[in-house]
Amino acid sequence: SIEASIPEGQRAAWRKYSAQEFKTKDEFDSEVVKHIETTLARSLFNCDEAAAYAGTALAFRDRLIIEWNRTQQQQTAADPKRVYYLSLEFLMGRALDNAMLNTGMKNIASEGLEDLGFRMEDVISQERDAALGNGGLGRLAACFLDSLATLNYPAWGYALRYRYGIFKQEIIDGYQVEIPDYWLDFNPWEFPRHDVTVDVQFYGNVRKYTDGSGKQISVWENGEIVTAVAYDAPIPGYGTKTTNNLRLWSSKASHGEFDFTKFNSGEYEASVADQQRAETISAVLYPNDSLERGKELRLKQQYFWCAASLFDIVRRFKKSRKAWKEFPNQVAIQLNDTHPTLAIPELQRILIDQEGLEWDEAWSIVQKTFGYTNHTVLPEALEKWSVPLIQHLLPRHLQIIYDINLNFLQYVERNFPKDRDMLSRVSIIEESQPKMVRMAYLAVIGSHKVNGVAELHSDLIKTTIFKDFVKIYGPDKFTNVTNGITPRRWLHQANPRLSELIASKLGGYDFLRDLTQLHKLESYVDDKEFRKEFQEIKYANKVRLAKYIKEVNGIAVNPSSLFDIQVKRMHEYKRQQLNIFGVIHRYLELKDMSPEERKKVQPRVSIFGGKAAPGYWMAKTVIHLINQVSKVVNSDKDIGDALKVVFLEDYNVSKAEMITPASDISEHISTAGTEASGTSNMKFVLNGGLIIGTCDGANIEITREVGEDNIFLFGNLSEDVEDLRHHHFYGEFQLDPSLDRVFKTIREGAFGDAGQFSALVNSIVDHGDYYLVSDDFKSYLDTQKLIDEAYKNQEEWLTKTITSVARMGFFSSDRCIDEYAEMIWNVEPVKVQGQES
Ligand code: T68
Repeated sequence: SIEASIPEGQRAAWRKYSAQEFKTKDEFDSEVVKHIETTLARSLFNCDEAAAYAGTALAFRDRLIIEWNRTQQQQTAADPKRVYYLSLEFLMGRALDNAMLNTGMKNIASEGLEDLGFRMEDVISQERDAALGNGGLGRLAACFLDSLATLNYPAWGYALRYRYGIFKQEIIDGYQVEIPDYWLDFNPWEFPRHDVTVDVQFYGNVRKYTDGSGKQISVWENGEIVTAVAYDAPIPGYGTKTTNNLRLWSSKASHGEFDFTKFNSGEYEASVADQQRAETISAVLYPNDSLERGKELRLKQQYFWCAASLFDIVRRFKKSRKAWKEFPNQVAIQLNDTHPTLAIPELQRILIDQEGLEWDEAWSIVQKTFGYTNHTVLPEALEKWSVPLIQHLLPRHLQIIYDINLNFLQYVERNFPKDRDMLSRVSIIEESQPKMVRMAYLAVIGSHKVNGVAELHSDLIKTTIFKDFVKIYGPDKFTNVTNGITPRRWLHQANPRLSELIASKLGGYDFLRDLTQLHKLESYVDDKEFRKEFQEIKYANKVRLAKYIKEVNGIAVNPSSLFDIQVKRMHEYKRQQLNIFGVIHRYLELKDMSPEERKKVQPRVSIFGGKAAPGYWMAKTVIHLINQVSKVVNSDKDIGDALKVVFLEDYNVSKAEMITPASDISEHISTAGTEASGTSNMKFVLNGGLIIGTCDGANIEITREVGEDNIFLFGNLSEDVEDLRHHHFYGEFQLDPSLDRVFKTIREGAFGDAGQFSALVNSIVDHGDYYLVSDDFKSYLDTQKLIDEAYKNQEEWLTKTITSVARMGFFSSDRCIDEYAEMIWNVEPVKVQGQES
């Protein structure tokens, strides 16, 4: 072993002084005070909450890094197959609370902080979110890291270290305003690894020659070099010593701070400009969650990250001195959407150009290594890059992509000689002007498994976008892994009282590692004590949210009202417009009523939250409409508590932790067939809220698990969507009468200048209602009526919510990860031993 090469004397000294994890409250306090006094150079007299947070975070960071080191050492010694999860987005949120809970040290830390004069809640809330993602895709990656570590899989995440995460959203005069999110001024959770760097090339040319043995050699040269520097963030598992790694790459100029040659010859501006251009690559997260805009900088980000990550992975593999054919037995790489698809030609390039493998041998390694997860069937979200752009930026990769395509098309031609159109349909290159590289096809061709993220979605990709590929490769290449969420963050951390109540009935917190155990709660569904406590917890969570709404929005909402929540990215397909039109309809109905009648209706608070991509005008219009409706309704004396409308600004992970436990109903109302899975639907039900939803994404599987009586489904089915759209254009478009009335009200200026909303209204009335808002409106309203009625019977409602929680075991991301591990990655856990054992 490596250790044996070090003299025993040195080893003993090392053992003696080796860093120790704090174990007691006193040890914790001593660490915190040490960090506040030395690392932060503060004293008792100027230690505010921010400093208390910093000290606590640093104490936990040290602890995590000790476990991180141990994990990496033991995994290196065991040299198992590892998983590499390539995702341009990891929406991690806050780290401290998670670190405290996963290491089981939160109680000790709370007591310790109390000694020092601080409240845990205040300290936790000092932390900024690490918001390196847009929405569901990025949060899924974060949940997967938690599960990978918890289940002891040797796994690394790879991403970019953006200086700016997703923008902060402010609502000013009812409009979204974007504020940059510079989050790095204090980030105790990352470790710069200035010694771990990779030089990444762009541009340049390819020189070809034939070597002595007659072999064609390609050399990619004369490019521009940018250096990737690794920053590592420890990812602790829950109740295990395993602490995995998230490696984020930061870009900098390859010649250091600035170019000295240029600097010395007086070209100061040019020398700094080079440096800035290099740093720009990892500067900012693209804020589009469902539209690909084909920007050069985005492609540069993708290649920079893929090249650095693959170099790192190959370097690690080469240390083991195994034969190349062993590579797929040591390495599984999962592509989170098509964003990292360049990793496919990059690995092929490394193997043939740098390691000298033959094409076929290399290609077989590549295909066995990669798996690809698709997250959307929306055509505007499918990535395509123009051939001239790739030619310019990555000339060697374009050649390799063409060769991959040639081999593939030859294979297709041999196997489907009669289907002439097939070749142009499945070609990686779209014969448009300019030609485009279809990244999803490249990802399918370069991977051994392709998965969707919920059953319906996985079926849809097989019958729509990848239909031909099912014919070519057979159905077994395509599979489903229904998404999940980590119960550590989304139950234990977000809703500690509910977690504690469950633990008290289930005999401890084992359910957090095996969520299927929740089913045992069903036997408490009639238990008076349990029911009471469950209901009180929901109420307390609503009170907490009401307090927040009062503080931030200045709106007083009654916690006894039905809380109806829709929080997610703003998008036409997610249909926040359907929701707000429904709210307007409700408002009009209330206005029609006499005061006596109004008193009898179920009071409701409609809560919205979510960011719109900065260039997505329709989504921004919906935000504006919600805010306008909110103003009008909340100040209407006739209405009072019967209806309140709230837009929560800057929805993010830490806010989700507060919002999710406070719903009675949450809305997951996408046009059928458009939401691949959804994951907040799972979070809400797990926290004792019910769903109003369409038959879309994971709603369908949630229905299967909780039972049809415990969910409010409505709307057209995905198999009917195409016909309906066709009918809108070629038949007669019938606007729903209630929706017509809503539109009239908007046009009359009830919510301010009607011109502001004309594009939104016209998209339905004049432009074909692509998202079927009108078709689903009646069924939506009827279902909301049912909900009002159902909510009046609080006992039955409670039974539904408890039963649903008990049946949510399937939706743990631990289940997902075990499925990926078995069906796609073929990896096994490695148990990490603690210090004592
Ligand atoms: C979401 N996709 C799906 N995309 O919409 C959602 N970022 O149904 C699913 O539950 C979730 O993925 C997890 O599978 C996204 O969040 C993005 O954020 C995105 C898309 C393109 C570019 C960047």
